[in-house]
Amino acid sequence: MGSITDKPQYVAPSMIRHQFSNAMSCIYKAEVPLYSNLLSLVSDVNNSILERDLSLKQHLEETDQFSRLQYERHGAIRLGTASEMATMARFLSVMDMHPVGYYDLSLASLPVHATCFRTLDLDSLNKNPFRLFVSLLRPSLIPEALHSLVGGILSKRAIFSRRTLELIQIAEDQGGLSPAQVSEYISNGLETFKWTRTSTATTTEYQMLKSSSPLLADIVAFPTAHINHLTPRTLDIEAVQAGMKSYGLPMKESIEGPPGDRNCLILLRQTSFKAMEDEVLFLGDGGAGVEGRHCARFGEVEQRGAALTPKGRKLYDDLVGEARARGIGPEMTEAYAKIFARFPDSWDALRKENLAWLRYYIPESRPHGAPGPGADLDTLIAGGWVKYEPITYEDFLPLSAAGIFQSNLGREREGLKSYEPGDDSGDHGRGELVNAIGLDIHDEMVVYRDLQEKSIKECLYNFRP
Ligand code: OOG
Ligand code: NI
Repeated sequence: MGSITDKPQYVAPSMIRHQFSNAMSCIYKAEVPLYSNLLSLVSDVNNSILERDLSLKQHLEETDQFSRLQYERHGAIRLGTASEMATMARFLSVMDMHPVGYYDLSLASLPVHATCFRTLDLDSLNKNPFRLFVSLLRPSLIPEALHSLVGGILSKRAIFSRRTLELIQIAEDQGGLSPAQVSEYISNGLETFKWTRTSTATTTEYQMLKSSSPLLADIVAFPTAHINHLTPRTLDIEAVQAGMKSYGLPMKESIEGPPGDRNCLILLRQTSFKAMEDEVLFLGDGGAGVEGRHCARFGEVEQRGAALTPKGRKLYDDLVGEARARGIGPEMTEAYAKIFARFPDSWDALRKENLAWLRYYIPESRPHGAPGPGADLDTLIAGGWVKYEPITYEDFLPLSAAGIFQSNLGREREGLKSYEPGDDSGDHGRGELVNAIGLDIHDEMVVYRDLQEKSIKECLYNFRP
């Protein structure tokens, strides 16, 4: 198999990803009008922050991170079979998107596990960081009695068009796609992600699936891997949350993730609004459709902070665990923040204690004079020759993901086993997912560590004797 590279006659994979993500967003605006409102709100909030905070704006511009903000999105889909997953991985690889991280949602009583497909290096992320959270059904976690129904329906559907499959093969064989092939790739590929109101199940079958798990019904009873949400990134999630309430959007009660009232934003904070109900045509006897309803799509917004090192992540998970043990959730803002006060809150401390991943760079305006020969990193930083900034967290939080799934499946959070960080029962699940994908899953920590090390090397190289 040829590798997808930046060959000059072909469109750069990051450009295909950019076009694909924008086209997907356009379709979703038409499918889910509230998403369109959300985008306007997020863009208003982001613009007003950038107008107020000129140094933030300048920093984003200087470090090439300014333009990604306006079209930054993540999406999520749920697949039914290992073979759908394998083809999805090939489809996404054409856009330089690779599986990173393993999320075992069985820990939250959901019959799926997942990974995030995304691009890995900073240049490519800054061009367009589009990422897709892809879950896969685990038949071993659904009742035996439903196996033949589920297997029967899934074996009959084809979520990729014949032309999409051909174009994936062409991209792999020739090592890229021409501009004309990219247009076709996008228009054909998007069909896989569209919502279709015609169900692949009868009303009775749908009810059987749904009473086992609403997630199961969503995965099995429809013919496409419909996008269930597309999430824009904001610079101030509290402002968006407040705005959403006044827009009358049915918000989730609280923001998932670390507390907001901090100088140094870490990881990821998310909130969502509830699924909308779609009209559906279930299979009926003699070909006539039977009208019904299904909750498939919802809205979500997120704010992203620093990626944490294993040590930082352990501290974060420990604090989350402690809060949970004491019955304190993110919605109890003050008590929650009090527990997180033990997480250092200056970039200097986060760096010294090796809690966050950082990117080191040489600032545009450099101090007069030169450092002594062979100066080390600390000296270069102290003299202002080298600066650093947090590396953005590009992945997901299992606890938030579980909360997002649960709040949008028409089930209450209570009564469901919730995700326990640190539970390692996912080990063999991970192997199962790797087999389905047909590729190894990147360890997110290795990806961040490599970025940090590369940036240090580049800085030191510039000051070599
Ligand atoms: C995916 C939920 C995970 C997030 O932002 O944590 C997710 C799903 O509901 O299919 O998108
Ligand atoms: Ni999401």
